[in-house]
Amino acid sequence: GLLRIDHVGIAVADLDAALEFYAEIFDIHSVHEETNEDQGVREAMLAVGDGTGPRIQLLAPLRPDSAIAKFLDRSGPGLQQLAYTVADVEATSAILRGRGLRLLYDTPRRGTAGSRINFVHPKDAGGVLVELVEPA
Ligand code: CMX
Repeated sequence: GLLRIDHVGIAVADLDAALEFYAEIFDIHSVHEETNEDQGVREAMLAVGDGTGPRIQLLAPLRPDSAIAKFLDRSGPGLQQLAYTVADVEATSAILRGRGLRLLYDTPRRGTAGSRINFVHPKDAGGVLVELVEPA
């Protein structure tokens, strides 16, 4: 099942500008950055407060045909996804499929920091793109 909120993902056009904004305005800072070619993103994870809670994930597009580029075109910058930590992404995906939800991938893909991920289609989850994250 779902263990806790892992992160909230926010689509941004320019990662460096967004990092500067979060640092200057909210005093929250990046603790991890990477490029995920498979997902077509440059991303940063930001720690809030003592860093023990859910993170903020800033997502910038690498390519015009990426999920984040399409999201920015349609909706502009803003909340793009809600991610839950799970112990076993395949098991949780199977349970949710069994409850009639569409999972985007047949088998998990690689997410942040070597995690394994899948997504529930937002149309099956009340308009929220739900990510399942099994940490490495
Ligand atoms: N949140 C809520 N609704 C969303 C959405 C989002 N992030 N993205 C699309 N939608 C809605 C659209 O507004 C549209 O609604 P209407 O039909 O009412 O206009 C509908 O979903 C479109 O669905 P679609 O045509 O099936 O799909 P899209 O081409 O818009 O792609 C999605 C949507 C979720 C399948 C695609 O974004 C995707 O594959 N996401 C998963 C991967 C991803 O998001 N990667 C980036 C993050 C990487 C990471 O977290 O590591």
